[in-house]
Formats: sequence, C-alpha cells, structure tokens
Amino acid sequence: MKLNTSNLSKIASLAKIITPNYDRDQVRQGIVHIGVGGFHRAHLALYIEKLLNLGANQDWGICGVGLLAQDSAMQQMLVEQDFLYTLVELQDTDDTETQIIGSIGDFILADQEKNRLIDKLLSDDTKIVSLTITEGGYCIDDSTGEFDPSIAQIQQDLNNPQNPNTIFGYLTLALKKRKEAGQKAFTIMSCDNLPHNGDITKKVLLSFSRLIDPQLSEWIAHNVSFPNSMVDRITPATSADHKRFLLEKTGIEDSWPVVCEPFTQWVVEDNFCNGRPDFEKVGVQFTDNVGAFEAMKIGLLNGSHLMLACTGILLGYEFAHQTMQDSSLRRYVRQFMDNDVTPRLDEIVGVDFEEYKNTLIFRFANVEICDQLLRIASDSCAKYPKFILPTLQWLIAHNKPLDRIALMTAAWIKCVTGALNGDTAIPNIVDPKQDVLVQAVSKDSKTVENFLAIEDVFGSHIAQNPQFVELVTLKLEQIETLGMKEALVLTVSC
Ligand code: CS2
Repeated sequence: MKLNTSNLSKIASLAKIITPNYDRDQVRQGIVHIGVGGFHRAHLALYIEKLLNLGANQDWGICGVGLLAQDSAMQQMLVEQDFLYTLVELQDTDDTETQIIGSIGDFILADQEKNRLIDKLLSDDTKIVSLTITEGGYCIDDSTGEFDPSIAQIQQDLNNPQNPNTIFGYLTLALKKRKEAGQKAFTIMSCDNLPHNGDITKKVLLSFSRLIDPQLSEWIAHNVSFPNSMVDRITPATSADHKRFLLEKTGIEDSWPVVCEPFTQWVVEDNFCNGRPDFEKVGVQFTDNVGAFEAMKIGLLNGSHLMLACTGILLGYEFAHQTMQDSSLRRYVRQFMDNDVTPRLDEIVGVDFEEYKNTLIFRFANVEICDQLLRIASDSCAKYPKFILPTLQWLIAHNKPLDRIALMTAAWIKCVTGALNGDTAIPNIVDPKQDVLVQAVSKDSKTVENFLAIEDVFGSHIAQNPQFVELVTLKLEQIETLGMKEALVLTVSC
C-alpha cells in the first residue's frame, strides 16, 4: 500500500501504526526548516507531529527547504507521498513503533523556486527558521572559530545579495526585506551538533550581513533570536533493507522512510523572538544551561561515535552495534568517555554521568537500526574540531595521556592513505574536504606531521605538540605493522 493521503485511513486501521489525527489542511506553516534529512524527520518534525496530534499548535507546521540540487530527491518523494513519510523506531525488542508523520506540509527546492522560498521567508506565518545544515555548513574557520568569508559560494552571495544561493544569503535578504516592511523578525534555530550552535549561527549571520549592510546587521543582532540547543537521536541513513523491513512488517510502501532509535532528547534555551510551539508539552527540556548539555552530548556521544567509526572501519566493521560486540573496542570507548571526556565536563543538576554513559553504550549496541560507521565517519574534517578537539586540548592542557585520541587519529590517517592507495579492504570515507586530506598524506614521508598541520581540522597548536605527534606516529606504525586489532589492544591496556 503506497503511502499517500488517500491511503491514510486504510493505513490508520493497521495495528500498531500511529497516523496523523488532525486535519492537515488546517495546519499553517510557522516553521521553515532548511536541510530535510533523516535527522530532522526523526526529531523536530516528530516533536511538531506530537503537538499536532494533541490538537495544539496548528500554526506550527513545517515547510521543508532543500538548498542543494541533490535535495530534489527528497522533494520528489515528499510530493509523491503528499508530504507524508514513515518513522520507524527500532530496538531489539518487539515493540517497534511505526508512525506516519504529517507535520511537513510543503517543500521548496531553493535552486528552482528561489522566489517561492523568499516569499515563504517573508510570510507573517513564518516565525521560526530552523536549520540542520551539518556541522560543516556554518562556514566557520575551525582554526580561528571565526566566519570564513573567503568560501567561493559566500563570496558569490556577498557580491549578489539580491540573488542568494547560500543559507546566509537567503536569511540576510529575507531579514532585510522584513526590516524594511516593518515586519517582525523570525527566530533562527540551529539543530546541528555544534557546541553553542545558536551563538555560532548568530556570529556567522552577523558577520555575513555586516559585509553587506552594517545597519541591517545591527538590526538582526537586536531583533533575531538564536537559541542554543542540544539535539539527540541516532538516525542512520535509510537503506534498502530498512525499506524492505517496513514493507514486510506493515505492508506500507514508502520510498524514503526514516529509521531511528527510540531514544530522543532536545534541550533548548527559551529564546524565541516571535513565539514558539508548546514544546514542553512533548518532552522538550528548556534550560539556561544548554552549554553544559551540549558539551556532555557532543563530547560523549558524538566524540565516542567518531572514535568508534574510525577504528571500527579498520577492523572491518560496518555498523556501530558491531563495535559494541568487540570487547576491546567497548573498553576503548568507555575509557575514552571516563578518562578523557568526563573530567572536563561541568556537573549538570539532575544528570548522572555514569547513567548517561551506560545509556550511550546501550544505544550504540542497538542491533536493529544498523547505524553505518561510514555515515558516522563521513565529514570528519568538520566533525573532529567539534567532537574531539576540545577533549584533546583539555587533555594536553592538563598533562593527561593522549593515547586513545592518538589511536583514533592514526586510524583516520590510515583510512585516508588506505583508500588513496587503492587498498580495497578500506572503504572510502566521504568528506567534502577530501582533497585537503589527500594532499596532506601524499606530500612526503612526514605523513603524520602534514596531517596534523591541517589547521582547519586541528587548529594551529596540535602539530606543535611533540608528544601527540609522536604518539600518533607510533599508533600509525602499530596499525601498519601489527594491525588495527593489536594496536587497539595495546592502547586499551596502557
Ligand atoms: C553522529 C551523529 O554523524 C555523526 O557524527 O555522531 O549523527 C549522531 O548519530 C547524532 O548526533 C545523535 O544524536
């Protein structure tokens, strides 16, 4: 049974499937979301769906936006399915929860519908613009923490502010027009895994708009709010197996369902300049202390993920749960959490770090979702500075052992050189900055030094730290001569 509006009542009669219980035609779109991927569809779109199902917040539906040409696949799927999709929560018990989500009511492909997108951003209905544009999408130079205006697309938008293509170009143009028309601004809410995601978004947008119109930049600073948030839900890329599973289990034919774990968390600052949904009714936590939650989640979850992905890939594993079945890797990641990350975290009232870490191990071990290590390792150039570097810098500043991060870094180097040398046992990790990585490892014999000198990833100090350089060199040698398994055993026992 194909997923669409006309089949919805039949689908609703199937056992154990939750379907929208509200009139979708009555929902207005108060949120414009940029970057509709699996995570958005498993997270914000679900929180809104829950509110709509409570009969509340009919003004807070979502209009999805794709800024990239490849987003046309998402648009096509959503249009064909009347903007409905299936969310499947999987755990290794039998209570799989399947829900049809209807909170996305439209989708704009910026490339082809520029004016429609600008009109949408100018609509009085639009009160929040939310973002999942990936960790690398904020045009931050990670070596300085500042906005990098030299990026070609940014330059293009700075030179053609009336004809934008980047998110910052669109936001600036829309806010300029709202200002001129005397309209209220909208909240810009980042849902990406960046420490201080709201502050970063603000910094970038203010820097960008200042280069176009300093007064506008001032107005944005005073009228737009940028809540910081910690977002969490493991959402693998949808595979053919996931689709087949859904079809076999329920009879629903969905060309792009989303599979995720049952766990979900969202901690946000209550800082919305133009109203917000009643998120607290559906489990969103509001706090003034988001920074501590972000540091915990990004350091422990995303950091561990990257540690596991780079080492796990070299051990021949494909999925996160396989790494948890390997006792050495399990020990390795727990040691990383306990010895490397936890000591630098601020206490959070009501959060027990031990319990949090146990839950993480349990979540990583989820066999059913089959979370791909290649997904987790992708875009490591943007992830390492946010997920690993703060921990590494803290360890260096406190004279602590650097072995575990050195091993992961060596494993990453090995993955890059292996794929470059055509080693078929090593799969290629997708990274938009692949060229920079390849250049670093193909220069001369000083592979480690060259790699750690990539300032975008490691900043300017790591390559100057002889202890870390030496350790990464040693770990890389161990991986090459003894193999990843033995290098890992040596690391966890030191
Ligand atoms: C992963 C995240 O891709 C990654 O780097 O660590 O997507 C992770 O699954 C989510 O942040 C979980 O909330």
